[in-house]
Amino acid sequence: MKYQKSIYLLFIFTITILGSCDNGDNCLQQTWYEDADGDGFGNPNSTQLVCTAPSDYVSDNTDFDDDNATAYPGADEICDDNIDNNGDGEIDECGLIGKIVGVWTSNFGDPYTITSSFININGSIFEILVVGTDYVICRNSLLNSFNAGLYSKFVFTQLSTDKFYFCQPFYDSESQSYIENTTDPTNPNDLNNGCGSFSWVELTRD
Ligand SMILES: [Ca+2]
Ligand SMILES: [Ca+2]
Ligand SMILES: [Ca+2]
Ligand SMILES: [Ca+2]
Repeated sequence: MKYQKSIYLLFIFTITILGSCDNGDNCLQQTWYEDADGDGFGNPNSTQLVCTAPSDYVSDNTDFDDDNATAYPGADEICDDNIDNNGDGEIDECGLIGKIVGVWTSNFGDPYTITSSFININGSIFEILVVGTDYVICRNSLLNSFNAGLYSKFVFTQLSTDKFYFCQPFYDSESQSYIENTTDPTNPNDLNNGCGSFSWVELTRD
């Protein structure tokens, strides 16, 4: 008899719990935030006050740009997408790399493609190892026809949105440390003769 009573009480208890969830009257409402771009961060200006999260709504309310899944708090800044990915108020702030990434053509007519990891000059690849304030040190790809596996330095000046100049003072060095410990002969104040005795190369954005 005692056993039957326990079962009965458990039954009543279960019905009570289920009932409170089913009718919705007793559930805990909370504010949910729309996540239109699906990055897991919600729009603080688009809300619903209901018990459970509607589709495409989340509990987070910190998405400052709910139209872009690559923009959210803590995101890595992508250098060339014209979007403020990390929400610090600056677009594409990536130092030197942010300014040189893109597709360019030189004043000699050669095509250049620059990413955050390599410089491609007419099919020759220079893998970026070190990024300085106005230079990069690269290892020449093993697939290159010339100076494969050796080290190069590119120095940049007069960087603007659509144009900059560069000099490659080292292109066949045996080591990265040789470049780092050797005086750079470039003179950015003399674009005509200040790259060794040569002129700096002008790149214009395609
Ligand atoms: Ca979002
Ligand atoms: Ca977003
Ligand atoms: Ca930013
Ligand atoms: Ca960006």
